Amino acid sequence: MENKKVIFSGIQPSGSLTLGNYLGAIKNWVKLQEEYDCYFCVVDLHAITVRQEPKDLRKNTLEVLAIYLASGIDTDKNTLFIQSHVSAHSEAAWLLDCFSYVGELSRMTQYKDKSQKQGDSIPAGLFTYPVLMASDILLYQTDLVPVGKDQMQHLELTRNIAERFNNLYSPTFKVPEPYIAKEGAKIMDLQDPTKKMSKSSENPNSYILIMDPPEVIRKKLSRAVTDSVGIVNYTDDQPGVKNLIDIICCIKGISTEEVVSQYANKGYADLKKDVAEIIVEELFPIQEKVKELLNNKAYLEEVYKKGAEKANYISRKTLRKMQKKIGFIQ
Ligand code: AQP
Repeated sequence: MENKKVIFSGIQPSGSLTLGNYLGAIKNWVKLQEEYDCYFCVVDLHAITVRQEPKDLRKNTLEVLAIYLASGIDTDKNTLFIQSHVSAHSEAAWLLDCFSYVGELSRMTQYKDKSQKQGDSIPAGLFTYPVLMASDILLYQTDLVPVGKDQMQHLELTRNIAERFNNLYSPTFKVPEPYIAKEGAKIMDLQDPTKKMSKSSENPNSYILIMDPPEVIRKKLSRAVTDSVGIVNYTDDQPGVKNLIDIICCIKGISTEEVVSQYANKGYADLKKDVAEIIVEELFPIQEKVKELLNNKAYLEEVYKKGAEKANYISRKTLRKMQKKIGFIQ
C-alpha cells in the first residue's frame, strides 16, 4: 500500500447518477483500484453549491455510495467516504481560500456556465468550489487525479495553489498530475449530442440514469437524436451516432472501427435497439446490487464510517502541517 501512487476522485450526489458518471468515472475506477491507493469520495459539500432538497441529498448520497460498491469498488483496497464526514476538507478549503485569487477563480468556465443559471443570487460557494476541490485533492498528497476535459482547468488551479503555498512556506503538498484514462469517453446528451450528458439536465430524455429500469432505457434510446445521413459513421458531423458508438465501445471494450463495420448494412433503428440492450445488460446487475445495498443501511454505515476514519487520519496530518506553516498555535 505504502509505495502505491495516490488517486483521489469523487462524484457529487446532486441527483441520481447518469451513464456518463458510470462510463466516464466509476467503470474506470474499478480498473484503477488494483494499481493505486485510491480515495473515492461522495462529494456532498460540492453538491450544495446548487440548492438541494435535504431528503433528496440524503437519498442520493447513499445511492452514490451503493453504486460505487455495486460497480465493484472494493472497500478493502480503497478508501470510500462521504466528504462531509471529514471536516478537514472544509477547514483546508478556508485556508486555501486565503491563498487563491479572485482573478483566477473568475476565469473558471464551469463557474461562468453554472452562475448564469442562478439569476442574481449566485452562491459564493459556486465561486469558491474549485478551492474546495483543491483541498480534497491536496489533503491526501494525491499523485494523480482522473479528470475529464471539463475538469482540467480546475486541476490546473489546484496545481497553482499547491505550488504557491509550497513556494511561500516550504514543500507541503504533492503537486498532482492529471490521469487521462485510456478508455472512457465523454458521454453526450441524448437530445443534444453537442452537450455532455448531465444529471441536472431538465429533460429526462437527455440522460440515462444508472438506476433507470430497462423499459425506460429502451424508450430513451429510441428517442435519441441522430441525423439524416442514414449511415453509421464515426464522425464529428454525426454527433448523435458518434455518441451511440462511443457508448458501445466503452461498455464492450471494442474499437470504433469494429462497431462501424458491424453496422455497415444496418440503420439507426438497429443501432439504437442494440445500444439499449447493451446498456441494460451492463446496468441490470448493478441495479439489483444497489437495491440490495440500500436495504442494508447498517452495512453502508459500516463502509462509510470505516472510510471516514482512514480519510480523517490522513487528511488531518496534512491539515496540521498547513496550520503550523501558516503560524497557528497548535
Ligand atoms: N457525460 C459524461 N461523460 C463522461 N464522464 C462524465 N462525468 C460526468 N458526466 C460525464 C464524470 O463524472 C465525474 C464527476 O461527476 P460529478 O457529478 O461530480 O460532476 P459533473 O461532471 O458536473 O457531472 P454532472 O452529471 O454534469 O453533474 P451536475 O449536473 O450536478 O453538474 C467526473 O469524473 C466526470 O468527468
